[in-house]
Amino acid sequence: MRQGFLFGWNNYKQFAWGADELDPLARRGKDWLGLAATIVDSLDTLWIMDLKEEFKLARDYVDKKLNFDTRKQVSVFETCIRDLGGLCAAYEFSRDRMFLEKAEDLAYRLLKAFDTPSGLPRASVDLHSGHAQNPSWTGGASILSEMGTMQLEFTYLAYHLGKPELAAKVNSVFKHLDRLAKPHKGLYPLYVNVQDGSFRGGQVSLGALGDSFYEYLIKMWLFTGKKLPGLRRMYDECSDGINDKLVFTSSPSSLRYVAELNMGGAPHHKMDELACFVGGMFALGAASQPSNARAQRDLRLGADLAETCYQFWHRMPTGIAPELVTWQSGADFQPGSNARHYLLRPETVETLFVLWRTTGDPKYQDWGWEIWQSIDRYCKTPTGYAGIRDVTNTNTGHDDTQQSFFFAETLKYLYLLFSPNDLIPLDKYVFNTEAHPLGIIDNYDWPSSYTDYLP
Ligand code: DMJ
Repeated sequence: MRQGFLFGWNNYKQFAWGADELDPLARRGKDWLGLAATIVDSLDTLWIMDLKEEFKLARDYVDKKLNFDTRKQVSVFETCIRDLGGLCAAYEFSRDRMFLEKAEDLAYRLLKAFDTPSGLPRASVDLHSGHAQNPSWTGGASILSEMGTMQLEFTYLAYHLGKPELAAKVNSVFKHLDRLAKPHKGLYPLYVNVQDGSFRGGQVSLGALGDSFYEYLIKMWLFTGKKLPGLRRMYDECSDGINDKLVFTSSPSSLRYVAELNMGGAPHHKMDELACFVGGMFALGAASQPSNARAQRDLRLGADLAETCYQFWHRMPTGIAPELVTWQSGADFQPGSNARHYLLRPETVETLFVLWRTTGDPKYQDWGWEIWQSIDRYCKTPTGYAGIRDVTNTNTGHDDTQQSFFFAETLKYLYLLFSPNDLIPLDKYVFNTEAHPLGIIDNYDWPSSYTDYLP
């Protein structure tokens, strides 16, 4: 894994240094945030893999060249999880205050997205002017996973800077969503009206647009030292809602999976690879409360979903999972039409890592190794790694993008899967959704300047 990381990293350095990502076939950089996403996303992985010279190079780039005063609409969510999360984790390990100062500058710019009638954020913001907007395809609505995936980063930063006000608007999102009436208890619709703060429609998914909102409930509870019971309650309600309404069993192989709900509340038997993080989430939630019936149920479900997601890889001719699958009675699952590609995504190996750490069952290492062999075989190009277009075709072409999350997440989780358990132990760190580890704060009584804004 370390060799794989260095191969991708060295090609990024040679052909795309300072860009968000490398296009390995074109041998040039590509910008979509314009915020050096690969460098910032890689900082903590460089540290963890003990590549300190490379860390120093990346650190110096951040110090001297990374400038957040950019006149460009950027995704609030992507900038938060990659750049803000990456800077916080770089501070976590190095204790270099430059990272914290950079993160503070970025955080205040991102907070401009919350200047709305409801106080809920819009999706993108111009980091220079503060002008924020939502995309037209949502009909002006904001997205659940985007507004529900900033709490770890902002609370981490607020605590380490001693500025609780920095986290207030972001944490209010959880409090607001908790109070809204929901069509299905414990399940949250994907779209929220930013004018009046109400849900729009009834669609539910643990994949795209929903995923990391659920993840951040349990992780915020862990991160704040298990001291804020409202967060655990919200998570437990979600876990009950998911178990009641979204979990199904396939035939003929009896694989358990999570479906989605369509507008009218009927199950839609589709599962994104993105939703494969859920196995790890349930294992984490269960392991942190080992003795009750809910925990037993959720650990079983987490393990079953890990097995299902492994099958997404194992059953494909390339050994690589498609972007999504659909389920048919009598035929288990098939890759979704127009969704046979793989983007170097991490969610399955994330779950294997968490299951390995929480159960100690070596099959998770075996499965992770098999997955890595397939990625290395089919996604490696002469000048870096890239996604592939069709996981069912062993002669498929590449998509020409070496995603920054390949360094932040996929390679980090694989590396940790084969490392001693005391390297980033799960009782000391939570990983943000981009796999940036943040030290758990368990020796602090959270004052009202934090708790007033949380459920
Ligand atoms: C990552 O950027 C994050 O994990 C996010 O939550 C959704 N998935 C991508 C990678 O697949």
